[in-house]
Amino acid sequence: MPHRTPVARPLRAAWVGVVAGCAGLAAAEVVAAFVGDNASPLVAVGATVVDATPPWLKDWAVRNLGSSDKSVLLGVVAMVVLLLAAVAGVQEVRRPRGGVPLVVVLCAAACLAAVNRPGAGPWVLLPAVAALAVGGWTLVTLARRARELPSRDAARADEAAGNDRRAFLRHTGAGLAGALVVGGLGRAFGSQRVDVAASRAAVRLPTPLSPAPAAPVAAAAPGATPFVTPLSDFYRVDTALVVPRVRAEDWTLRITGEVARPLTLTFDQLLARPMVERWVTLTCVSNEVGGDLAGTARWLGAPLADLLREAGPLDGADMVLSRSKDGMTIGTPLAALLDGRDALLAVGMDGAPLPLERGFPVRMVVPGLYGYVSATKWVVELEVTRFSDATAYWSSRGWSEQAPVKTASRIDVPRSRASAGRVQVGGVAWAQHRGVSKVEVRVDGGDWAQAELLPVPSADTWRQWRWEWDATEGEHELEVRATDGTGAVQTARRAAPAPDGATGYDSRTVRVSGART
Ligand SMILES: Nc1nc2c(c(=O)[nH]1)N[C@H]1C(S)=C(S)[C@@H](COP(=O)(O)O)O[C@H]1N2
Ligand SMILES: [Mo]
Repeated sequence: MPHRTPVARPLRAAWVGVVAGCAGLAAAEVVAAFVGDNASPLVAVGATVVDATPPWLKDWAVRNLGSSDKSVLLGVVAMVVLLLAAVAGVQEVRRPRGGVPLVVVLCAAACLAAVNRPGAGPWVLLPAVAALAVGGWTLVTLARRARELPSRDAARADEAAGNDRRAFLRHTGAGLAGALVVGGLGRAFGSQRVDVAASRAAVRLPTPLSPAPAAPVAAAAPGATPFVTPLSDFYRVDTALVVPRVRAEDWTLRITGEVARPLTLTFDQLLARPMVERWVTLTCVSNEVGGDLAGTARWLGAPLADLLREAGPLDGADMVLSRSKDGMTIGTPLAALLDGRDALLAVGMDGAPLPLERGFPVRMVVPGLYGYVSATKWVVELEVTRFSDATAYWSSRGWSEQAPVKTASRIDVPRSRASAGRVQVGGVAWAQHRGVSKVEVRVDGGDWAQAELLPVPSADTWRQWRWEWDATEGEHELEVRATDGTGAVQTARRAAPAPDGATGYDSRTVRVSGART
């Protein structure tokens, strides 16, 4: 008769908890494949964390993690869940039903997170309920077996006992691997079920009535920023942990609120409207001085002003609160949308339908305003309202309601080293919708020298600049400043991005070595 210990080792108990946790999460993913991404406990809890993240931390994440911040967050949430599952395992193995309360608490937290996601119905509870049933059952069953397993000493003395222990490890290991596969399949199936890629591939973009001019091709200097930002280099900033999936054929835009004639538009109706194509530089308010959260693309879309006028904003309305499929709210001054600038409901970017992570099928693009007050991706509703009546997502987190893009300039080359003699200095400057009329460079705090400006299609894009520098040996500091189309010189005053955009001159220290002969 093998000797049996009443208390299993804590490591084995924790392992039981982790296996049960993975089983529960896998079950939740399978159910979420039918219910929707936002109902997945990991996504729902992650999104809740995103919403609760203070601006400084969000800023830090954008700066230091870039676009991998989302995977990092989901990974951290999964780790915390599994850690707590391990604790539940230890409690359950110690005492039958001892781990169940913690499992219930975890699933209740997932339920709470899911029902508080925008657009949630009662069915968003189902994935967490599935996690509770499958995870809880696995935990109780495995813990019972773990409790009955022979001790290590018994296993040393008796071959059958050793086999027992090894079989338990094998079975639970296989169970864990199975859970990972099933969970992964659930996720993959969820993205297959709503096939946005196919929807995007089927979109035929109309020819614009008013096409954009050809992009300037000249490079400011070797290695300097090109006028058109390649998609792979175009910054991406949004709070969506999983890219919202909206098929063009399912998309509608509702114009609601303080309007004389509320209206609803389908994607085909939108494409049938007169389309224009414009070069516009997007900029994120989180961009630091010298940062790269700015990019230029050729946007194809329907003028927003015409649409809004058809709906007929009522007197007193001064804001359009746009809503995205994933519940983002963005407040744009109504005046900016009606003042004649090329504010677009965009469907195309650089000649192709919007990429999924850029807001497919439809996003807003408004020249001259930071993205968080204008560039709503996956947009599904425009509510005409007032700043005094509605607060947008970032405004309720301390960012300004009004956020025109501030005049900025950036040095892109040389990077940190150069050889004495003629050195090409180059970069970009932007003051969208006002335009850039002058860029100046100075060396070691000396006199400002005027840089050459490259041609631009409109005032709504950044402007490439270049300047030839007679560099002498040693370490030098280059600084740049721009003047906008109204004649206002960029401010030297250093300000952080919060609450309405960074200011100050970009500077660069360059080590100049002796000229080679
Ligand atoms: N739905 C949605 N739209 C959004 C955001 C978001 O978080 N969700 N972020 C905005 C911000 S802060 C910026 S700077 C731009 C960035 O657009 P991009 O990712 O295409 O560069 O999108 C805007 N539109
Ligand atoms: Mo942004």
